[in-house]
Amino acid sequence: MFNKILIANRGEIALRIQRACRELGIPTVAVHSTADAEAMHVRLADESVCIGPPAARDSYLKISAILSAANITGADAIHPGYGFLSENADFAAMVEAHGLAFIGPSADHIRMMGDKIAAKTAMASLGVPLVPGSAGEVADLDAAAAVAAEIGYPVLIKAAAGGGGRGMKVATSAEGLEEAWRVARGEAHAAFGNDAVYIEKYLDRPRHIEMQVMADAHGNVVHFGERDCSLQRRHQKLLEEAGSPAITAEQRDALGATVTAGLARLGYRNAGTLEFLYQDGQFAFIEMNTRLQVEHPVTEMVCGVDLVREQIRIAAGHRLGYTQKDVTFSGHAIECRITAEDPETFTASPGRVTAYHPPGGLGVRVDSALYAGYSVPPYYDSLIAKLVVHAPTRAEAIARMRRSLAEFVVVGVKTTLPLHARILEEPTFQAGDYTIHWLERFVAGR
Ligand code: MV4
Repeated sequence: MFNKILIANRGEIALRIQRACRELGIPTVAVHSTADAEAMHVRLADESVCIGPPAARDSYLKISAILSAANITGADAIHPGYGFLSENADFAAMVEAHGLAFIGPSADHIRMMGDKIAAKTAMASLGVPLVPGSAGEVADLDAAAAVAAEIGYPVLIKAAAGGGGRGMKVATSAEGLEEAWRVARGEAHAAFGNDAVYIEKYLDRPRHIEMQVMADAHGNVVHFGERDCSLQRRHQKLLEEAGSPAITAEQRDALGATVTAGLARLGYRNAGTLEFLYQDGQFAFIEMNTRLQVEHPVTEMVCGVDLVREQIRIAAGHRLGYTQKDVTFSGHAIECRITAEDPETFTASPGRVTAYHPPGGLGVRVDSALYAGYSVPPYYDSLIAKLVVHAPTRAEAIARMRRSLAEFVVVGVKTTLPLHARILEEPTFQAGDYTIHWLERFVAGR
């Protein structure tokens, strides 16, 4: 097992990783920017190293500073958390080249899944269902027109280097294809320096359902079921649930069996999430994330597993020690992402938190690095707390979330707590009857 783990992140996820380290008896090193000198992740770590000024590119994204911090503290492994360097294949390779363990997948798998065309090609060969579309990159407008005619309009042109919603254009008809083609390629080139694009049939009212997997270095792969992440606005998720209100245990088992068999053949290691669109009873793979995800706690609650502990053990070469039949699902979990934003306009609301009282009680978990007196800095994303509830049924989880939101006190910055309360009282949400478009329409119609 590792002697010391450096956590290359900040905020609630840095605390989350520290908690797993402490339970495993492993000392931690925090890194921080000058803006985070007073942050909770620094206070609670065994050691800390200041790695640069506030701007993330000069601190949390600065590979040389992070490797130096690992070197001077004697850390033998690095956990990247989510965001920042977590899906940077070059970083993963450099960590290993310095003789340290990267707590995540291999650099080659990170690189493969970062190329959305390579990811789809790999998944297709493993029998994972895809959205109908081009077989790989589409070279020119004529080829695009041929693919679109084959699969039928509307189609979506996506950047190979994209993901998370960047570099996508819909063409609703053959007349609109040339315009969408030029804009998509131009954006892909400008945003990623890579103008490779591919084409898919555009699904007009899908749910976003993702499957959590974990693989050890000995060929054992399990899945921990799905999360429904359809409640999003501008590609920012606001609320996630496990399981999805839209699918059955049989559907979960069938999809899980396909993806675990596929990832075993791929030799994948550590945590991963396969993103699917789900519409008309069909799953279609779109992307794979090679990191721990923000919303991992809902999976932990229904499976009773510590996913970060599993990541650390696997990176140290340990076996999973259990098989799929040992993974059981109990009850329902919901996460609300509470951000320091104006709940009407979504403009960031950094500043000093003068009072903080998180909710508690049975089945309530708050992952947060907030404390009374803390100043939320303006430099990073505005997530200040993940409020997670677990209950025997979805209806009870909703009731528990509503009472927890009502208990939650954050004074000094604006938060999205009132918006979450409004979502939870909506009959459409309560019925579980929503797609990826529901929240944006709800917000517009308030
Ligand atoms: C799609 C789609 C409809 N049809 N692909 C957006 C983010 C990226 N991960 C994939 N995305 C989408 N791909 C086809 N063929 C609709 C979206 C999409 C979306 C997907 C998941 C969660 C939120 C979304 C919001 C808008 C569009």
